[in-house]
Amino acid sequence: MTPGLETLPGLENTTRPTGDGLLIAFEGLDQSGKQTQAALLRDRLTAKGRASRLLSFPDYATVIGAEIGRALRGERPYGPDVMQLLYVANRYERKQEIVDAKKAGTILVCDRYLASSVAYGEAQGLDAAWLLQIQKYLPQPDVTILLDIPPDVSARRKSTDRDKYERDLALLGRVRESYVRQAAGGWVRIDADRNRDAVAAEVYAAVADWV
Ligand code: ATM
Repeated sequence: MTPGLETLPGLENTTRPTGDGLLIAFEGLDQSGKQTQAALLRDRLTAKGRASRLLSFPDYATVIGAEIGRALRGERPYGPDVMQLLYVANRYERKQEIVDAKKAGTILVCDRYLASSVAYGEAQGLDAAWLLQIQKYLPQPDVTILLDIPPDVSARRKSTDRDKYERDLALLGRVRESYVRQAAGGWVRIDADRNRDAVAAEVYAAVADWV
């Protein structure tokens, strides 16, 4: 085991940095409740007196994030590989800040992180190993929580204003498959086709020993 790391009970293949902050990533399809659950968890941690912060990717406020926004609005012709390279670069733009916040003991609660590139990229024919390789110098999440919903639930929860990914149910099915495959490697997987409070209780129970 890496010195300074201890194995987390109940979560295989995961380790907790002692005396350090934490990076908790929420993953899932659009409308799975990531943003809501990330905010609820952050509020609960704050109420407990823990320093915690929300992060969200893509971060549309950076130079690369603005370019991602243009591409998602159909103003750029990028293929899936360029798109994922942009999403990955967008996370590297915030890398030092994440490293510093973790070192300072902050719990970072993140709405999408590196596994989104694997899931959406793999669903579009990209190589999952490559997508992980190019992200290996990013801080790795300590806990990843999959808020699992089927594509039809995602579609039902948002019937208007859907972007081109959100309209493609077959693609969303492949995204979910990738998430489920990745989750088998030691993530927390939660049935998110339930009410907000039930999901929040399960999220908190899953991380309670860490925070
Ligand atoms: P948000 O809706 O969470 O802002 O993300 C925009 C899209 O970017 C989303 N598509 N849909 N639905 C998922 C996609 N995405 C990736 O493909 N890779 C990534 O690394 C991230 C962070 C998002």
